[in-house]
Amino acid sequence: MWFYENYNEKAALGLKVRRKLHEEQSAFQKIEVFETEFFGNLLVLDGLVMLSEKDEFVYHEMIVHVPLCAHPKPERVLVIGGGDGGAIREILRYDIVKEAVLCEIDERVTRICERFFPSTTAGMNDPRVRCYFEDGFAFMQRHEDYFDVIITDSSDPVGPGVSLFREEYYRLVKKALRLGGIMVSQSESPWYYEDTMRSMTDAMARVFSSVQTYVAMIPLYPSGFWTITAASDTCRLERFDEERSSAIALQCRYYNPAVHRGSLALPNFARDIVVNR
Ligand code: SPD
Repeated sequence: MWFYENYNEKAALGLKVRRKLHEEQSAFQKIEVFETEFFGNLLVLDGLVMLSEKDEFVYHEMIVHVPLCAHPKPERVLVIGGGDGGAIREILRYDIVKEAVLCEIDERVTRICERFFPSTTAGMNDPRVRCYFEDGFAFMQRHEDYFDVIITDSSDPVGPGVSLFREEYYRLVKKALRLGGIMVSQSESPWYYEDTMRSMTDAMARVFSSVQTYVAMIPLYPSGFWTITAASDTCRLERFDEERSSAIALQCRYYNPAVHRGSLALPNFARDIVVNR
C-alpha cells in the first residue's frame, strides 16, 4: 500500500505504508495518520504531508532556533498553527522563555497527535505553555505589543491556513510584537510554490523593514528544499547569539551555529524569487 502526495499533477511523493492508523473529517480538514515503512508515523492534512516521526526535527528546530537565537531576549513566544506541538517542544528548551503560547485552529490535530506523535506533543503540559484552539487571525486581533517572537507554523496556503499568508495578517503580527520583535513563517518551496513565496515575502516587506528567507532540507516536503521567512524591524538573522546557539545545538539533530549561518545562503534561482531585504 502506498501513500501519494500529488504536487502539481506532474510530480508526486510516494511512501510505502503498512496501514492507515486514523482518518477523520474535522470541522476544518481531513486528518489522516499512516504508519509508514521508513518514516514512522505520518500526519496528513487534506492530502498534504505535515510531518513524519523521522524527519520532523529538521523543520521544528529550524523554525524555532533561528529566530530564538537572533532575538536578544525571547521571553514570550507565540506559535500560530503547530497543533502537533513540535515547535512548542523546541521553544521549551530555552530557560529564558517564560511563556510559550500555542494558537491552533483545529483542536482535533492536537488530540490526534497526542495519540500518534507523543514525541512532538511531549511539552504541551509544561507550566509555561498555554493553548488556545481558535483562528490565529482572530487571536492576533486581540493582542498588542506582547510577544517577542511569533512563529507561523501553518499548513500550506490552501484550506484553513490561507489567511496566514496575507499582508493583513502580517500587520496584525507586527502589532502583536513587542518592540524589537521578530516573526517567522514557513514559506514553502521555490520549486513548487514560487508565486506564494513571491507574494508573501513582498507582503512582509510592505510591513517590516527586514525580510530574510532561509533554507531547511526536509525530505518529505515538496522537493525537500524548504524555506522559512523571517521579518523584523530590528533583528537580523546573521546577528545571532553564538553562545545561545551553541548551547541549544547540543540538544539538536539538525540546528547548530554553522547551519544557522549557512541556511541564509540562497541559490540564485531562489534568491531571485524572494529578494532578501
Ligand atoms: N507542505 C507542508 C508544509 C507544512 C508546514 N507545517 C507543518 C506543520 C508541522 N508542525
